Amino acid sequence: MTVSLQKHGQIAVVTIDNPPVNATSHAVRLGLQNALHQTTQDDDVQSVVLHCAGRTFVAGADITEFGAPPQDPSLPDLLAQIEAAPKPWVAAIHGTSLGGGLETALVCHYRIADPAAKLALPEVTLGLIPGAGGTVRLPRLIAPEQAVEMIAGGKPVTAARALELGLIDQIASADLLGEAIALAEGATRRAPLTMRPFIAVTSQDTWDNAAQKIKTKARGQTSPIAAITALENALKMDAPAALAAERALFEELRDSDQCKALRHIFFAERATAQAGRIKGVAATPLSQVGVVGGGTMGAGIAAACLLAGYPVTLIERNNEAAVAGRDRVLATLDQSLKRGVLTTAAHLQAVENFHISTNYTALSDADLVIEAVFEDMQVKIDVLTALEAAVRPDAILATNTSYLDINVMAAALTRPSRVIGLHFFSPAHIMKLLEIVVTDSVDDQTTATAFAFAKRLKKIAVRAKVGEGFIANRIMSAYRREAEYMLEDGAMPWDIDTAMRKFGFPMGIFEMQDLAGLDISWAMRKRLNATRDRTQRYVDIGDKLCEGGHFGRKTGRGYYDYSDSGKARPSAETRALIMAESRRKGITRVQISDKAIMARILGRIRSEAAMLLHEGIARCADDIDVVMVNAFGFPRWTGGPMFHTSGQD
Ligand code: T1G
Repeated sequence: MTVSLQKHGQIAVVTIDNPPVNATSHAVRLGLQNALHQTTQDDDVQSVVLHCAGRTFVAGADITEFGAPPQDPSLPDLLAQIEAAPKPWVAAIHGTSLGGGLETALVCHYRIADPAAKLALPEVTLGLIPGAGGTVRLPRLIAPEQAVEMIAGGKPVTAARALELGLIDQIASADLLGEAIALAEGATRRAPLTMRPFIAVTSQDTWDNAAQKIKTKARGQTSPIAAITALENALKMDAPAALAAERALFEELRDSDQCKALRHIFFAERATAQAGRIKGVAATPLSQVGVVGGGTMGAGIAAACLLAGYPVTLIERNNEAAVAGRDRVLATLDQSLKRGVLTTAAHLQAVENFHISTNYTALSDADLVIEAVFEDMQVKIDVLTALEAAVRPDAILATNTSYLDINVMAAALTRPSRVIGLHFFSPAHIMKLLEIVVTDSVDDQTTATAFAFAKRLKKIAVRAKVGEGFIANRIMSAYRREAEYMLEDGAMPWDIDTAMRKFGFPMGIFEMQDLAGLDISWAMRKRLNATRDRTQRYVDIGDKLCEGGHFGRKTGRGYYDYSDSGKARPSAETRALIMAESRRKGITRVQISDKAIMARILGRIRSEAAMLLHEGIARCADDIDVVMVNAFGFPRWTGGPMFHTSGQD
């Protein structure tokens, strides 16, 4: 039964059971409407408790129904009926009460939550706004200065914060359902939120700052702006008018290209894990992880594993390096504690789970070891060979290399089937994307285990086959080359970066390179120089900057000049260098418009993606969208470069 009803004395317990996340599908809405009718009609029922089976309270409207013809009762209508119920309803919240789920809790007259529950209105992340009364009811319960963060920012609040805000009435101590029933037994009917006045803004500065921050962060996305409009309506209209205005805005967004694109990327990010679901193959449970190399990447990977609850042993070549690596990891854990990502108990556990050593024998119990040592083939082969001799035969050996040939590494070992690529993006404990690079010799068990490991780390795992730069860096190198061609053809770095920012990137390709360090791609170009295709156009500007010691932000100059307190300013020297290069190549410079800049960049991304698909290095076009959105900030509300093809650039 999708919605069932049991009586506990005079309390009716209505249970939604709609796996996997109790989304308010049509069946759930019908079931709730029947339960409302039954409990209203039953004189023995004094109050109602609404809770959910499985892992979470309602996590939202059923996104799979979007785009299909609406079916009554609509969620807004059903929620208005529950709110008008003559008997008190108590929402018992666990897991993640999101979107329509939180809106359902808001029409209940009381709310009690499990201590670990999270509550949010994340509709803006799907290109929407709350469409079932959330923008009208929330500012009648909590201060608008906080409501705007939830509605237009889409970020979750913990149960503790929800209690502080007044969003919930109680946090359960041990037995959520039992305590919800007790709350219902003492409940009297409260005025529904839409019958209460909205809470006035008390600090216009706080409101203005919050709204401005959201508008700036939105870049080209429309839903956060619409969310602010909906909330402003709720603060000046009566509830019925505000509800109607919210619905109109919601329906306009629901049919928008951005909403279709954001739904596409939402489901695409969940579908990438299918590459790890191999028929008849179960992932091997992992309990001990080893990381070799305590530099930036190694320490980030170790921290990511510790944050996911894995015990980790970090290996370095000597005690000094091991201590330095340990300090990097502990600093990251401390930061996670400060940011509330870790509770105090979890932080303590992570620190206890963390060990360092200079001896591979410390990895004799490891189920998975990830090497993140210097990007040199022989160094990595030596490390993997020594590791293979120290670990159990069934242990998985993973490399974090960002472009070296993992087939060559695997071929150097006696158990190549246990070798796989786990390409993290820096900072490894923050960036969601993880490229799982499968070799020609890897076995299914190893692949399935790598995907399960990624899910435990809450990473978005994308399968790639071995190839220069795998998926992300190969595409980025291609459009970086195209951008460099445009420097010779007539554009300046700041022209290109401005066009990319206007399109919706968080930063342009030249700002990004200055930030990462120009010496990294310079080293790669030098490594590939001997085998470079001499017939392919080659731009020397980056090399000349590096030859002059200009590696970007870290040296005070790269494509930009950072001498003005670190701010990126157009550099006259770089302009002169570019002009001289155009002359040296006999190129007549021309003006290149923003539109033309983006056409060339998007064209290059798509042509490289087509080759990746043809070569089988990328599994499908959706995976490429997921990579580009999560690795380089390709604007999410476009759906990614492949989905965006179907729209207008
Ligand atoms: N509808 C349908 N299916 C959903 C779903 C949803 N809202 N949310 C998740 N799923 C599926 C998902 O596709 C996957 O399916 C499975 O559940 C597990 O998800 C009126 C209109 C809840 C935090 O934006 O954030 O309410 O691949 O892999 O990592 O104002 O899913 O297994 O077949 O992500 O544990 C608002 C979206 C909707 C929440 C769980 N709600 N979901 O994360 O598992 S709009 C949301 C999530 C709305 C109202 C408006 C996450 C999660 P499959 P998962 P997870």
